[in-house]
Amino acid sequence: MLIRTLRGWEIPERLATPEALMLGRRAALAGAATLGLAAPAHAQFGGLFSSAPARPEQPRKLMPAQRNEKFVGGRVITEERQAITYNNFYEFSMSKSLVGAAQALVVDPWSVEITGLCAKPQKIGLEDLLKKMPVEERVYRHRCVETWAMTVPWVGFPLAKLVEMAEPKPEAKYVVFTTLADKATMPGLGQRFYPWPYTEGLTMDEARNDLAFMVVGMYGKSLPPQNGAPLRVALPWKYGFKSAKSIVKVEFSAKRPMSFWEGLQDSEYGFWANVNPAVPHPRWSQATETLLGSDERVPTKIWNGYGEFVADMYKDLSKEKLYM
Ligand SMILES: Nc1nc2c(c(=O)[nH]1)N[C@H]1C(S)=C(S)[C@@H](COP(=O)(O)O)O[C@H]1N2
Ligand SMILES: [Mo]
Repeated sequence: MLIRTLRGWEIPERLATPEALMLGRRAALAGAATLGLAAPAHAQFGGLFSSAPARPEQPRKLMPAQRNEKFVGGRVITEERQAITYNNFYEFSMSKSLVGAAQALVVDPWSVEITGLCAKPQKIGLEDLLKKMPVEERVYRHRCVETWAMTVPWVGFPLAKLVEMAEPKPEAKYVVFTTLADKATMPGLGQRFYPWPYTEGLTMDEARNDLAFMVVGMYGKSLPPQNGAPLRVALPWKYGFKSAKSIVKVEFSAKRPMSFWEGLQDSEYGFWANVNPAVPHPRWSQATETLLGSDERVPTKIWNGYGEFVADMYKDLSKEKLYM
């Protein structure tokens, strides 16, 4: 496995992960009992970073798909090894090195519950869902709120097609994703100050946007567990935390959902989370980003460079906190 070397601007990740720093504060307030008051500061968090015993990497199915040339990354594609070994998946670990722990994820069989305000609620197996969906490849840029970025060839289908299949009712204003929360395989769920299950949401407009993409594979193969197998979403104009992994439920709702990070710290993470270099996170700048696997630091673009697809959706929403 490639070991990523830390660059000058990075603090060792176990101390520096922005979410981890925030968690430190939160845990100090809420988690003294859970974590053990007597332990020295860092030792307290040791358990949060240690992974379950490493398992062999699960085999991935070949998933070749026609590339849709409408969506080009505009950057060199990130080396696959980088994209599948540097992850955020808090259910498994707060560390970026969670490949070993994530292999515990049972990805087959998998079904998705489509529910809420729609005419065709259903629980559908992933294989059956894929038979109904136009599967293609798209190269997207991904921008994490922590300022790292990657460019990935995803395999999947438009979220709009799933929405169409469900026939949402007019009262439906939001699509809500709920992701797997399995205590038996996910050690992170033991950290009870987190608002599990990991939940995310979009407006109906956003869910029907051309760019919103349900993902089942990357680099021509099925998703590995650590990247959100077997079904995740990719929303490249938003910070990465909106792109929920290992989705088990898609719900149509009249109510705006409270998402995972917003639930944890609403002064730092909001519902919209659109990428904007001019709006800093309360604790760091969003002006630039670093590309996984390189030392290059490049300017961040508003909407992560996808304004032509998405900017129109927000023109009447200037009163909303669109960029956090
Ligand atoms: N269920 C779940 N989905 C998640 C996360 C998570 O911790 N749990 N992390 C998010 C964040 S912060 C990012 S940047 C991306 C990372 O996806 P990757 O590991 O495939 O790069 O997943 C997002 N989706
Ligand atoms: Mo992220």
